[in-house]
Amino acid sequence: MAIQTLKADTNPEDVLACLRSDGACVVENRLSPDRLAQLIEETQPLVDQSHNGEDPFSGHLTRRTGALVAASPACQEIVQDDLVLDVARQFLAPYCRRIQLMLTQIISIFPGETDQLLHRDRLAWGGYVPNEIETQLNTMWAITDFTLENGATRVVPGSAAWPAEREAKPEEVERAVMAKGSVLFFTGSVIHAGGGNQSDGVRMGLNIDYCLDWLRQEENQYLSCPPDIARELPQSLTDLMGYTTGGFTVGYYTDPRDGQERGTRQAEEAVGYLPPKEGLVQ
Ligand SMILES: O=C(O)CCC(=O)C(=O)O
Ligand SMILES: [Fe+2]
Repeated sequence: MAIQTLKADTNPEDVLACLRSDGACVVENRLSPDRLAQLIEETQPLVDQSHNGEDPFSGHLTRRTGALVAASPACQEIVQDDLVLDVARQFLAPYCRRIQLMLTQIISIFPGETDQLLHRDRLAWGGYVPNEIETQLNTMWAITDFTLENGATRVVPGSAAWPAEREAKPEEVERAVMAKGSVLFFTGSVIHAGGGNQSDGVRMGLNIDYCLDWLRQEENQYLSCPPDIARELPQSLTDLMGYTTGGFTVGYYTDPRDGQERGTRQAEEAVGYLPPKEGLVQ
């Protein structure tokens, strides 16, 4: 069962239908060449400083680069792509009040890398979240073309509903072959993995995931994008990063300088309070 491919102007309902039946789909050419070039320029210094993985899962020939909201205005825009946010909110609505940014990560797979182990991303929480609850909605934006040779993401359509012990047969594993600027949507429950790279170029993808507001984020957004950077960003984005309360009382804080509790006592429209510039602890 091949991964379904939709046009850039598709509507959220079609993406959601694919996610519910297959657990994944590709939306073609969603990112303009200009925005892609901007993303590469803004993130290259961080990518160049990143290290290869130190275990087989991370990949000894794979480099992961985070903190991308802080590093890149292009990434800030991509994180807030309206189709993605619409899909993520609708997909996760039965399980949470809001969604939050789970991680931003450029995954660079270098020539010679082997297939990553097939897995479900929801295992980030150690398997404690019952399977009836979808934990997250994931995207992988192709920075380079994704090909069979260079490590296009491997996906097992339909596997979200499989019992835990069922393993994918080789013929059940499909590939997210897509042109740069396209985006793979996939759920936290579908089996997938990075592909091995037999080409002579690097495969680069921008992985941006969203999760339920009451779960711990995989990438700690408060350290990856600390308040002195976050306060310059629009509130819609900082809310998404978790600078707000999550499920009811989760995430309130007390300002250590004035003893004021913020979050729980705020009116709903004020939830998402970010300290004003002069109010920050230096
Ligand atoms: O790089 C990819 O295509 C997928 C990587 C992945 O699934 C992961 O690291 O969890
Ligand atoms: Fe994964």
